[in-house]
Amino acid sequence: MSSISESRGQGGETHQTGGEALTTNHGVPISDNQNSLRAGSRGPTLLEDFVLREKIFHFDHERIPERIVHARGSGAHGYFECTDPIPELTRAGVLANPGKTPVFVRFSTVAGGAGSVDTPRDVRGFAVKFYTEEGNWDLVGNNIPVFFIQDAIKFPDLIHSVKMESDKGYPQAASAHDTFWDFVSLMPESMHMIMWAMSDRGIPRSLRMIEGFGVHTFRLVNAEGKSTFVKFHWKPRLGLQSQVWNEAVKTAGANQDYHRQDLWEAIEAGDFPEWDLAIQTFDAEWAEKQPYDVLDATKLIPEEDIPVRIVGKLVLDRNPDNFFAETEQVAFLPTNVVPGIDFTDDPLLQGRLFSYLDTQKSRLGTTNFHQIPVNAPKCPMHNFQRDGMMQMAVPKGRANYEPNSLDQAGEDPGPRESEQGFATVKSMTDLGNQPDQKLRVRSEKFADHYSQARLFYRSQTDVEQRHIADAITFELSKVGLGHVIQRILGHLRVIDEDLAAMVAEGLAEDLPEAAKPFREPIDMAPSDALSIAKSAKYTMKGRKVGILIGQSGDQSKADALKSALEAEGATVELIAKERGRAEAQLAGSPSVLYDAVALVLGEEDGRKMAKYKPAIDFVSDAFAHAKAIGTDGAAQPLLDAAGVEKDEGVVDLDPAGFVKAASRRYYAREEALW
Ligand code: HDE
Repeated sequence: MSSISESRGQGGETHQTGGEALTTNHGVPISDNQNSLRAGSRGPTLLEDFVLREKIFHFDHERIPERIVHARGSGAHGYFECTDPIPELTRAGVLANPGKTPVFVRFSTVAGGAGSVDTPRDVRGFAVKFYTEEGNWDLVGNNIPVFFIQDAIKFPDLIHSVKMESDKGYPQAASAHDTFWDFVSLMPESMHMIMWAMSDRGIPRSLRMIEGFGVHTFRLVNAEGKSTFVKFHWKPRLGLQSQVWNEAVKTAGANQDYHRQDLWEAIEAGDFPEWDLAIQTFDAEWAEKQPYDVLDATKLIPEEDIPVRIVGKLVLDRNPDNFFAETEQVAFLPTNVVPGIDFTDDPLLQGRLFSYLDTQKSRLGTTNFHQIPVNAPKCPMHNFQRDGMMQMAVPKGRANYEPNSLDQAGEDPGPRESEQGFATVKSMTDLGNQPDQKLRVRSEKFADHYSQARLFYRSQTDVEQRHIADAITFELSKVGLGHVIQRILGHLRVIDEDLAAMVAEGLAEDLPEAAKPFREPIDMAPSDALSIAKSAKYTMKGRKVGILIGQSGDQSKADALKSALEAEGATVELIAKERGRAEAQLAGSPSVLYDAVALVLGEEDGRKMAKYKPAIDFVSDAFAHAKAIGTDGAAQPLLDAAGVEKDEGVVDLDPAGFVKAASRRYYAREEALW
């Protein structure tokens, strides 16, 4: 039996190194983990069996309440490296000094439960906990830079409406239902975010290929106490990539954990996901001149107006050791800021400052949740807070209050305040606020709900606009309330008449009167940074290719393709009808799991597979989802059965040509359907 000191880590964590004696939670060695204690070999189980009772007792309580939003998530460890320090803007060491800061990141979907799928149309959470030397800084953002609502008081309504309907208990992880569209149809401020959520941003290809945004305007505060407004952006080094809707739906069936597995495997393979941290900074004078309010979370600042400046990079290089202990128990708090970073009076952010601390108590059960290893700061932490459920710390001495004069008696008096400590920016008026009355009103500047929805829509390419129209058409086709559909069409008319017409046509609905905006929208200059397609990166890095090899297929061709693809940074999987001949089995590996496919078949395979549904689907889906297909004459019967028409994305099996073709998608195929 190994000693206690060997089996316990320094932080009190238990290591499973294997081979140690099995014990109860109280350290008593167990001789039999197969049979409960019975009165006779066929008799009742005895209450005396403390081994059984402890095991079942613990098991019964293994689950904790899931997050009310963002329940399904995937996490990873890594570091943030400040490469372009900004001490002139902030005294926060994490951004003011070059160097690395450890982080834990959790990505999530919003609406679905913890056991739901990875690929619904949804917003993605992008929450980063920086373990800085001055305490934890949590940047709890999303992959969309704006939000549905302007004021925290509407958040429970928004979430109730999007979650499964409260009588039926469905649909799970889907916004395509009556109550969500009813709510947003009555909240025109949500229209901008609706455009984003219905765009390809709502169905990302991989968590490694999403942007992240702090959403709210925050403040940076320098050593002189000067405050500068800031928006935070994460830019994925792999570029942005998305699925198409039909693909996302099928992926949910093929691999419920598609994003989680992709993230895990990339990190295991040493292919570490990376993002640049970029900031947009501005002062009150600039803010005052904008037609929108920088405190309104339904608005963004176009990058053409304020370019982003890269200050560092995020690298995720270590998978969690334990999903529950880390990814499930991590507690993000927008209130976790460090000296040099501060809040603004954005009314959505202000509400969040209450909610997250509150929710952790109900989720993790104790005010001491900050002691859980993934939540604990990595810098020293001292205060006079004591006791509480599940207290892990063992404070010494009797200094649990201050001021005290225990030092005069030679005792440890405990920690002191520091002049370097966090100090709130004092001004409440630098954005023109007049805090002389208590009011339940919103600033006039929050009243334009359509200009930026229009800006987003009109900044997209034709294909992207069509995807938005198709997504709204799909979602509304699941709405049974006719008046809600009409009300949405009324909003769409204000955003863009062509968009409204496309959706109405798709639904075979008449167009209603346009909605009456409280404030007439303005036409803002389109912003290329809002389009995924306009800044697409054609690369094999982060992409996965499936090579279908037939029984009489030329293995050397498959090998040549594989090495050419891997040399460019792609992951490759060989797929065969029989698992034993390859890395994956065709029936369980549909082409939705790959970014491009190649068919290495013999003549006989081509003919046989033309009658085999998984093979036909493999090819027809790859084609419909705008993917490159590498093929040769032997596969022709299968291509015919799958309805593939030759185009620039259907290429032969020459490795160089295929590698080039496989680095992008061929959306022109969709245009043929318009
Ligand atoms: Fe959250 N949100 N939220 N949210 N949120 C939570 O906190 C809330 C909002 C975001 O991986 C909860 O620990 C309110 C905006 C992420 O653990 C809860 C409002 C943005 C995560 C909560 C918002 C977010 C959460 C649930 C309106 C983007 C997952 C569990 C005022 C900037 C963090 C938890 C993780 C989680 C409340 C709006 C992002 C209930 C009241 C805007 C990424 O506290």
